[in-house]
Amino acid sequence: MKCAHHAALATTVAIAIFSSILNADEAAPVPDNPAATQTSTSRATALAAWKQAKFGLFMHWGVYSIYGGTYKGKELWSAEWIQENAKIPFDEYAAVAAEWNPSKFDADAWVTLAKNAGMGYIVITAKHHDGFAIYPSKASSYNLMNWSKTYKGPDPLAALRDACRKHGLLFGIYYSPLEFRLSKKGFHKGDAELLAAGFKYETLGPKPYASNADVVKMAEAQIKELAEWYQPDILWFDGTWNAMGDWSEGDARQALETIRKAVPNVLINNRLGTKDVDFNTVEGKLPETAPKGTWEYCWNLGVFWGYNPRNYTPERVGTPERYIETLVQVTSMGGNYLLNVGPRPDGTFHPMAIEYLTAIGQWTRVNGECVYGASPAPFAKPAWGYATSKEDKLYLIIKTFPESGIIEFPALPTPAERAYVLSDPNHSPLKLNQSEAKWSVELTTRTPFTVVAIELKK
Ligand code: JFZ
Repeated sequence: MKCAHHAALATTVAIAIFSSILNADEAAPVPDNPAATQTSTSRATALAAWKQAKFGLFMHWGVYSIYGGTYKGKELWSAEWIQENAKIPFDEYAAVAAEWNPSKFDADAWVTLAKNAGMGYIVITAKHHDGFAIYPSKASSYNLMNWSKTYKGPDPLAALRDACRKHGLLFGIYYSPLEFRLSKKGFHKGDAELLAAGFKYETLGPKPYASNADVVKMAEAQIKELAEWYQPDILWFDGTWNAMGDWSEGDARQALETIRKAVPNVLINNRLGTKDVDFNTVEGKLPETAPKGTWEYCWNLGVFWGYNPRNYTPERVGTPERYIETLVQVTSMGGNYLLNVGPRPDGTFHPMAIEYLTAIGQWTRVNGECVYGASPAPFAKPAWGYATSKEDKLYLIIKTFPESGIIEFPALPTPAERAYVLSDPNHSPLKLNQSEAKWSVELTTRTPFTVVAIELKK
């Protein structure tokens, strides 16, 4: 950070304040997503900026990316869980980690890719369940900057943080306190043979920590590092679920206190393991009706979180429209959307990921108005697609066109002034009928995810 010499003199809290002032100055305006800056002076403004940003890029990147779901020639339905799923001995995994050299890592390229897709934030894995951190942690030598025999830097977290500040995106960090090797219900679960042979979780390398208490202590220390050093806008926790038994509510409360002291306005998801967090995580299948509270939906481009080359088949990734639809659907239910892509071990993205993100960006650039800062429409999901709204506008996002080209929707209490297609540069007025309980517009286009803007009387 450029302010390092000042920071040395300051208290933790002062660093937080100083860096947020610095960020305000540095944040470049983002024409297609103007509120996605990290100038948060309160948790409320932080939350508002995150909601405005709406769409983020999630990235699972670690030693598992090297395996790409294949172990000893065997192709597994696996990515970031491969150490656990293939029961890879720790020493062997740690040896692979030592050879990791993401020489093509380019923070600016990653952030630009996200920005060009119309995303206003990123979330990057600092440490996943394999225990390997990608930043120069002082709390554990088992990290990229220390462990790799060849990687020369930069620190990926610092570089991404700086690139986010430069390009006006919010910066988020994913962290999992849980580690396979110390979870008695995790690694080698039920492996009677190993247990009979005297298998002990505590004796497995790499050092320096050797017990469950140690791993919690290390997690507390790493969480402190992540909050203090990187001043993230978002801390995205995972791997604290009780079934694994490694992380107590007390541990979570202590972490929360540390975090709020270091970076008071950071947004925290509900997987830290304590209350007083900022948003709920929704994953898997999208619910039919809006989840309660503030929420973010996360899922993959395709089927895997970490890199697996077998992710990139047309059946698995579908079409770019699938992700545009999810973005619109999530917006129509009042949520945020965190789309995950696993970068390749060398620091590049699979060409198909780039192609899809670019295609999504072509749509958001033209139609983003119906997404950024938009709320659900004041009526239930229409049969032809989705609807969102702003104070004096209604947006109709049409997926399936009726034969007639006439799109019907419930009448609003405020009269409409005009209607036009967002992608029409002239905004030529559409035929708008608002004489009945049902209003309608008539369209000549049949392009899926065409957006009609309806301006209401002010
Ligand atoms: C977790 C991780 O185990 C996984 O590797 C990935 O990082 C993902 C984002 O998070 O997996 C989960 C966690 C919680 C649920 C499902 C998968 N859940 O609550 O349904």
